[in-house]
Amino acid sequence: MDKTFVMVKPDGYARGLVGKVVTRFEEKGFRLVDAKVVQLTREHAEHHYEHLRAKAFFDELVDFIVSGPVFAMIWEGKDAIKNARALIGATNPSDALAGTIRGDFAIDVASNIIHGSDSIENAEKEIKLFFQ
Ligand code: D4T
Repeated sequence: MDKTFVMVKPDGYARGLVGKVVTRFEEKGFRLVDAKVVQLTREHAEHHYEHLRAKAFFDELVDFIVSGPVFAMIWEGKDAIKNARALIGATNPSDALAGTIRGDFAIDVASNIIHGSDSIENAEKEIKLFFQ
């Protein structure tokens, strides 16, 4: 069983979508290991998105992710990274299929509701960053 890190971003939290996201993960068959509401500091956000520092949207992304509380979760399940990203949908909600979380609840890539780790290494790093 793998573990993955998933986070409802400030837009999803403000819109009251935490319950719907948790339900979708539970219905898929994941087991919730840990969860909490967190207000990220700028330092934490820059660390989390370090791999995107060179992108033109980096400052906007950091401003957005510290703009309000997020809901951080650890989910456990078979092929957790792959299954969670399938449930979440494509990064750009315009490309995300109906039935995925971004496909059903988001319309703009800059506020796409939810984050899910993209590799086992990043899941371990993000779980450490948020839960230790
Ligand atoms: P996260 O990390 O939020 O799960 O997103 P992805 O893994 O699906 O995609 P990513 O790392 O490439 O992007 C991180 C984050 O940046 C925002 N973003 C992305 C943005 O604001 N403008 C853009 O043009 C892109 C590509 C959305 C997700």
